[in-house]
Amino acid sequence: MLSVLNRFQKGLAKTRAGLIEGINKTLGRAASIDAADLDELEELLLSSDVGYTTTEELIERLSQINNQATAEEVMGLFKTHLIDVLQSAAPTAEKPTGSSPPHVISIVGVNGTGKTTTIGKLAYRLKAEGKNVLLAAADTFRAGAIDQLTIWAERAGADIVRSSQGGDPAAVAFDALRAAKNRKHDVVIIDTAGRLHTKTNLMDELIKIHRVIQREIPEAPHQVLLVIDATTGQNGLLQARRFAEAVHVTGIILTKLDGTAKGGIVFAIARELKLPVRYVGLGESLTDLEPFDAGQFVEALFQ
Ligand SMILES: Nc1nc2c(ncn2[C@@H]2O[C@H](COP(=O)(O)OP(=O)(O)O)[C@@H](O)[C@H]2O)c(=O)[nH]1
Ligand SMILES: [Mg+2]
Repeated sequence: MLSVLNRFQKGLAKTRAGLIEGINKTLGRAASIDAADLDELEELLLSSDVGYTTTEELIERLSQINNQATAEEVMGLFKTHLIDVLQSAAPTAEKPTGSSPPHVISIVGVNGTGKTTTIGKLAYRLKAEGKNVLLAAADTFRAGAIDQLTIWAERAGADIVRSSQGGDPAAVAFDALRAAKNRKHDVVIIDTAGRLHTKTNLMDELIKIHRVIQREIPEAPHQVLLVIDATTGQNGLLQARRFAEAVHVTGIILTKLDGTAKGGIVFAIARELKLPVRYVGLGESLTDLEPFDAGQFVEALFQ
């Protein structure tokens, strides 16, 4: 079994290769940091999608320290600042505690970001913790979506509530909550259609699903997790804003970190969306989902 740190390291290999090796090269070359080095570092950070604000802060802080600073000291400064950026987004959405089961998690995001896959992985994690998990196949829009979720439910050992394609997604969510109450499930995870932020009718449908859920359990959905594909960079941020305008997003799941050199997007998400990253996807199999830990993540990035 790999440790959490090792798993992050594996998933972040591409980002580390681009960003950290680049930083090391720049810092290792010169005895002291000059303006050209700062420009190079700035370019590296921006091209890793760390985001403009955080990049400027890092460069500002670097330019203030003694230009005889060792590479290690500079890395230390980077680490501390980046952990701060991630942690500053965390307090906004603590997990609600104390409410009676089922705990309802709604998974939203555009097509192809990895919602259905992530639900399978998340169900598997929760099952491993001893939770009784029910999946709701409320993406009745996309062909094959229901069967795809059914396969993940089998893999994860979770139950599923489904209708036929083209059915009313709010009705599926409603049936799932009723079933979960009757059959004493601890957690319900709702798969939703990949609503393109330009398709207002689909966004309205999402709002309707949440309204139906809330009528059944007033404090639900307890979590609304927005799935962002890390390989889509700034475009993912744009999508996220549209979703956040329509529904009360409580956290982010960032998928496909293993497939990109631009894992720096995690810092831009924390900074610009002010939403905590709850989980990260590090591959396509059942075990490739990790709860996000700012300290371990940054450590893995820099090691
Ligand atoms: N490499 C990698 N691929 C992923 C990850 N998460 C999802 N995928 C892939 O992304 C594609 C779309 O996933 P899917 O769950 O169908 O997305 P949905 O349309 O949002 O439900 C599939 O091929 C998944 O295997 C991840 O963390 N890493
Ligand atoms: Mg899907």
